[in-house]
Amino acid sequence: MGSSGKGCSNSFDYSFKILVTGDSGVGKSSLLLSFISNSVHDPSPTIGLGSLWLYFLCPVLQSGVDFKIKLLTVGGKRLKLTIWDTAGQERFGTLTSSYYRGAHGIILVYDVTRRETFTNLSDIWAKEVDLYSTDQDCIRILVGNKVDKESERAVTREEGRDLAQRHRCSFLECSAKTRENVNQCFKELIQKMMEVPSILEKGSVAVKKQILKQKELDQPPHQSSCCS
Ligand SMILES: Nc1nc2c(ncn2[C@@H]2O[C@H](COP(=O)(O)OP(=O)(O)OP(=O)(O)O)[C@@H](O)[C@H]2O)c(=O)[nH]1
Ligand SMILES: [Mg+2]
Repeated sequence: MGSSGKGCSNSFDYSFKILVTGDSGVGKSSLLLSFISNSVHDPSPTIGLGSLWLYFLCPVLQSGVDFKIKLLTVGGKRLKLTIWDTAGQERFGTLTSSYYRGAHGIILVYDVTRRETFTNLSDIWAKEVDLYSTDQDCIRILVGNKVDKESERAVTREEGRDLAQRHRCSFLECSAKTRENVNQCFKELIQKMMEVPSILEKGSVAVKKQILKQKELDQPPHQSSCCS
């Protein structure tokens, strides 16, 4: 999985939307930053202030959602990943469905040292994903973070694996602090996404361009004025 840098480019084959969700403080932003920048960070709690001026204009950001873009090449295909990071402490009410809409992949994160973050995943987050995720084929991965704090572990690896099996999704444990398995989480998700033909079709830039072109062709010629 090769990264093609931080710059923005229109030349990619697939564009995928990925969500990172789970309780506050489990390490969602740390995981994302670690993946995006290949280094360790200590982020502030996510409050959707990705960009101040955008914050005032955009209700999605005010709702506690931030996003990052990563361009990379997988199996010779150029991917643009738009990764949405939520604030676990806030519920974002009516915007919840728009946040989930069109997601191709979802990373459900808990903290292996805080049991309640694990139970909340099955009690709240997984149900929310079931309710709002519009794509039946959307790929999910369950991630237990903070394995560097092994002595404080409160959820066993087997419990994580069992929950993932119940929800028929992949499972990994990682540490955003040491970066252990961080790339692997995203790699696993992306590989699974790219195995599903319907996800590939929905994410395909060529298909999107074709649909746009077809819509333009189907539209009647534009008339400049209705009155003469
Ligand atoms: N030891 C350890 N600490 C971590 C790890 N990942 C994150 N943290 C710390 O946990 C705290 C919370 O991390 P965040 O990434 O802000 O958590 P979040 O899930 O984005 O939290 P919200 O934005 O409030 O929903 C920070 O102090 C991080 O440095 C990890 O793998 N190991
Ligand atoms: Mg955060």
